[in-house]
Amino acid sequence: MRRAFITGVGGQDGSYLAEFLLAKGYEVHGLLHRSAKTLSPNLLALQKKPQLTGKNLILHPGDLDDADSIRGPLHQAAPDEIYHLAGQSHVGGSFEKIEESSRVTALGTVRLLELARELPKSARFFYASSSEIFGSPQQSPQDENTPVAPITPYGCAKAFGTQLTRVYRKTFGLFAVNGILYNHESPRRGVNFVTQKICQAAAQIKAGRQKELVLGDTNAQRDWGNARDYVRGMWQALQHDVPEDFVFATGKLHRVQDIVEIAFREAGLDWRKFLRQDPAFFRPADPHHLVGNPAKANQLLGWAPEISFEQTIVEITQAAISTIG
Ligand code: GDR
Repeated sequence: MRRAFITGVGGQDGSYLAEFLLAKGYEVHGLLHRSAKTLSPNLLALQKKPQLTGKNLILHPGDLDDADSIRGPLHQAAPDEIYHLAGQSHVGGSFEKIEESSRVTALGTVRLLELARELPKSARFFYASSSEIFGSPQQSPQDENTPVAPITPYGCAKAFGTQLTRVYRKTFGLFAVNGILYNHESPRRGVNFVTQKICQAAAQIKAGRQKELVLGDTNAQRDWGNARDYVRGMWQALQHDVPEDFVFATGKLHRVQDIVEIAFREAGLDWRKFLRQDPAFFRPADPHHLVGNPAKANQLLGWAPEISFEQTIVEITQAAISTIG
């Protein structure tokens, strides 16, 4: 039986990846922050699928700030594959928590890479890098050779983790891979991300529980995919013969405004009556032209996104509506 170790297993990607690997027959070890008192809604969603869970999903408390708390779980897991997904994931929030973002996202990666290097049986290592490492690039679409030039604290921390993953690959011979992930969404997305914020608002307004939706820059554009497609890519990246970095993206740009229009249409509402913009939600710096070229992943891994932007927004909105009931 193959064994995987996932940091950030309670998050959107961690829970979908756990589900994907369990279905493939893996024994999955997940690191949960030791302060977590209850299971996240994402893991509860996974637990509702008893055919997937049982003895093959083992959760360990730990903290990326403290290498000693991870060493035991990692040695117990003796993984074939490590997926490092944990970190401070909110780009806007990273401006207020620069030190925390650097400590958890950048230094947490150092600690995990060092622990991976110590393991008696070598494990393949996947790092969840981000399009944010490119900042506002000159070149569109971006690929694996686009210069790293972040413009946000989050992007700086991810750039550090990305480059360090390359160092461990080139200098220490670790099978270490960066997946440079563009935005990817689902009903398991946290509410502080724009897709979930908009879809939840449409559902709440429809139910008469909210009066308006207040957003930052509705002209902001991103390359939005579906999280289930991206976790499949993570796994495929580690099955490749040689360790290499891969961009996972759709290659298409959409505006925040497009999400609003799809979500409100799905909820049967006229968005014009409910949308307001507030400068408080604008970011001190917000990358432009972040659109990825997934050609390498397509050619070498056979990876391609299967779920469209529109399907994803409809899915999140329907999930929000049905949760309210
Ligand atoms: P992002 O995702 O920063 O791209 O990072 P987010 O959904 O937070 O923002 C996307 C764009 O929407 C604009 N925006 C707003 N964003 C939020 N959160 N709230 C608002 O009210 C709002 N109004 C407009 C933002 O300015 C931005 O332009 C995500 C995260 O998952 C990262 O962890 C990941 O690395 C990158 O995607 C790729």
